[in-house]
Amino acid sequence: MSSPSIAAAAAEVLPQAARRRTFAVISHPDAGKSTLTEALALHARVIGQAGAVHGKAGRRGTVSDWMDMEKARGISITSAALQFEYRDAVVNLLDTPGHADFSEDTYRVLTAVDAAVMLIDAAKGLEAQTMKLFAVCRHRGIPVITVVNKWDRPGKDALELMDEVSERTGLVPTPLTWPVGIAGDFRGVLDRRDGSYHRFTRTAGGATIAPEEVLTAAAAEAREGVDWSRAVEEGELLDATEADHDQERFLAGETTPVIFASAVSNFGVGALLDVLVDLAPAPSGRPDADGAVRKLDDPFSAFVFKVQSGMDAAHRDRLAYIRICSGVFERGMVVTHATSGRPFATKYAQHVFGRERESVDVAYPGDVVGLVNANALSVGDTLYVDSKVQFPPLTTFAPEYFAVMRGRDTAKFKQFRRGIGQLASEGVAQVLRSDRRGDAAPVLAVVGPMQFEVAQHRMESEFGAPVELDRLSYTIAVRTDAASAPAVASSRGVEVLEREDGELLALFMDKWDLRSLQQRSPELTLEPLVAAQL
Ligand SMILES: Nc1nc2c(ncn2[C@@H]2O[C@H](COP(=O)(O)OP(=O)(O)OP(=O)(O)O)[C@@H](O)[C@H]2O)c(=O)[nH]1
Ligand SMILES: [Mg+2]
Repeated sequence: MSSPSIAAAAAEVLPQAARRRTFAVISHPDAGKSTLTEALALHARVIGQAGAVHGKAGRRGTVSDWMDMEKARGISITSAALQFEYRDAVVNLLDTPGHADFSEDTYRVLTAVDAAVMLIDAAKGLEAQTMKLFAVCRHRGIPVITVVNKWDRPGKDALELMDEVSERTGLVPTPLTWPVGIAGDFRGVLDRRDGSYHRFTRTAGGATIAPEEVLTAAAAEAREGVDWSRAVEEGELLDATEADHDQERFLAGETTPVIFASAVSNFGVGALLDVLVDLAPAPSGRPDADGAVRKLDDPFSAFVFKVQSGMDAAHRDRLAYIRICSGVFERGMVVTHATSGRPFATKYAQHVFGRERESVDVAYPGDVVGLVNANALSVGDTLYVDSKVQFPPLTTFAPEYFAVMRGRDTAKFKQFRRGIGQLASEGVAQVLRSDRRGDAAPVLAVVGPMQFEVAQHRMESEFGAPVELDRLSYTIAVRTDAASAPAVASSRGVEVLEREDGELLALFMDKWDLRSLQQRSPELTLEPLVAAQL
């Protein structure tokens, strides 16, 4: 375990961890997360042109069936990881899906990051999903940087948006930049830290970095006239309130720095990258399931926060994404899989860049690494070397939609079984079974109905097992146990099934059915699945 290279790398662990910035980009659907992700990569000069990472319609990018579905709808279905260097920092960025149906994926990503970038659409302000995400960040103690995006389009008044943030989220907005020009007429920003004016210039289609000119206040006044004086006046109003950045209060989750941007034109993106490097926290020790902290320079440990297969037709493999919590990771090292106690050889480890991969030799706390063909690993699993650790399990959401999945081609049962197992281990859907329904007709349980479509699409395109889905009219699942199961199952309109992890779930049509059974038979075990729900 103590090869000279590992010993050398171990000495590096604290300074290397201090360089890491690991964060998620989150928001309501369509606010521009994937566009901003590309703009950030463009700014860090890791891609030459916007459009390379997600391959949005009409733009460059490798095509796969899986991505087709994202492209066809113009939405993100699954989170994407990116790692790149910027200045002296190593940035690990996770672009999450905004749609509530995929919120479990977003939630898992939030367990793996040290900060979040929250996008707000300038025209729409705080939307339902945004509010839920703010709540999750508060609950998890994740500092939030707010980006008011789409300032190139007509929208709300900037001060009004700040009021909305403080009134509805309880976070004090501390704008670092302030827009010059109303929403829809984005000229540049006033940098509140030094009073300078950063003037942006559009580029064709926003495909390349927008040139930025820095002017003094006097030059800005001459150039922009009333738009500049308006920004200055509003800035003075902010100065009079407690709207100045305070690093301690930001890290404590009391305030949120705000940046104004237009991701599609690459305006304000450079400022955001600098803010991430300068203000976002580096990784720190992580509490295990018992609350004891695994320190950064303890032996290697990590947990799996996402499993994904079929990302690309050229890589028909299964990738387990780990977040490194402590120690040094070296490709090829043998780690222990905490769930099974078995050794796990990390022969193929990759940094992921959208759909592109690059072999990784060494990685440090904060890094996100993809382990290839890690069939033994499931979401939530812990890996470690030397001293044992088990990180807290990732909560699964209470499903609200249920459907029976059947193969359309009985000759493809093997493929069907393999596909179902894969979808379950990735957490695309929870898979429930009972003797009554049999192996060929499992019940899929999901948080949002679009997950059914993803499951159905992947079963056919990835596993070659065309399926049909019959929706069931249950809307609630609660946990029961073996002792209560027979009585629960004999109640009218209730069904008991076993989840992949062995948990027994009772499905009810509605909450009144559940309540009435609880009242009639208070001795039965009928517990809610989880509290946290996006
Ligand atoms: N005008 C304008 N349009 C933008 C901006 N940023 C993104 N868009 C557009 O908004 C739409 C949604 O952008 P995405 O980046 O896919 O949004 P998203 O937040 O990733 O969406 P989901 O992942 O599906 O939640 C696309 O048509 C973008 O071109 C912006 O700054 N200004
Ligand atoms: Mg997206």
